Amino acid sequence: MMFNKSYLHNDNAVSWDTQNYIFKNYPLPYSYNALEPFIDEKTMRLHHDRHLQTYIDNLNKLLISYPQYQSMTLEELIAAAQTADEPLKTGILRNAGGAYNHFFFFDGLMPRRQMPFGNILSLLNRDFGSAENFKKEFTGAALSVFGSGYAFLVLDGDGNLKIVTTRNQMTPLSAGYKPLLNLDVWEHAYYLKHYNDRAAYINDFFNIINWERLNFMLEN
Ligand code: MN3
Repeated sequence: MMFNKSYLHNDNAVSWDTQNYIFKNYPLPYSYNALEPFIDEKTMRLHHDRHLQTYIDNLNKLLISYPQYQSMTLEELIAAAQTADEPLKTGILRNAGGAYNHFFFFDGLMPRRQMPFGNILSLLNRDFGSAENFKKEFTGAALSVFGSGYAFLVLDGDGNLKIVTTRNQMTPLSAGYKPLLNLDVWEHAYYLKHYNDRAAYINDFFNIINWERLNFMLEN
């Protein structure tokens, strides 16, 4: 089952979630400075053009030697890694995971301030008591990641919202969760603007979440 039907690209277009080897980097769905003042232009340029690009380059290098994996999407690679041998397994989890997590993160942001609404708001109220309380719990989870990783809002197999964290470039896909939102808490995501103040970065993140996309993903 493919979780992430692309929200940003029309159905005929190949996009980050449907592409396979040779993987390429897709442009951000907004300009590099569009998220200012919450995320600065320089951070976005480095994050997209260098950090994400490196995962894509390393994934392509890895897959040269594994033609049987070259037709797989990022999600399919991450699923296939479970039964792959080393060093392929670790290589996929790091690099397909890194590409997936970054594309997913950038798609989840938008330059216009929006409050949770519609289906996602109802589910936040049901499962966390309120959107405000969700923010509190998500912030706590994102702060609890020691070192590098992510906080995710996911849908579990019973249709309940859950907050999970992952280390490094692991995803919640292998646990059977459908990701709805993620936050990159590696220092490269915020150090230029916030130095070591991860809490300030998380607070800024809540101003640029694309809630429309979460509603789209609940229906697809
Ligand atoms: Mn990152």
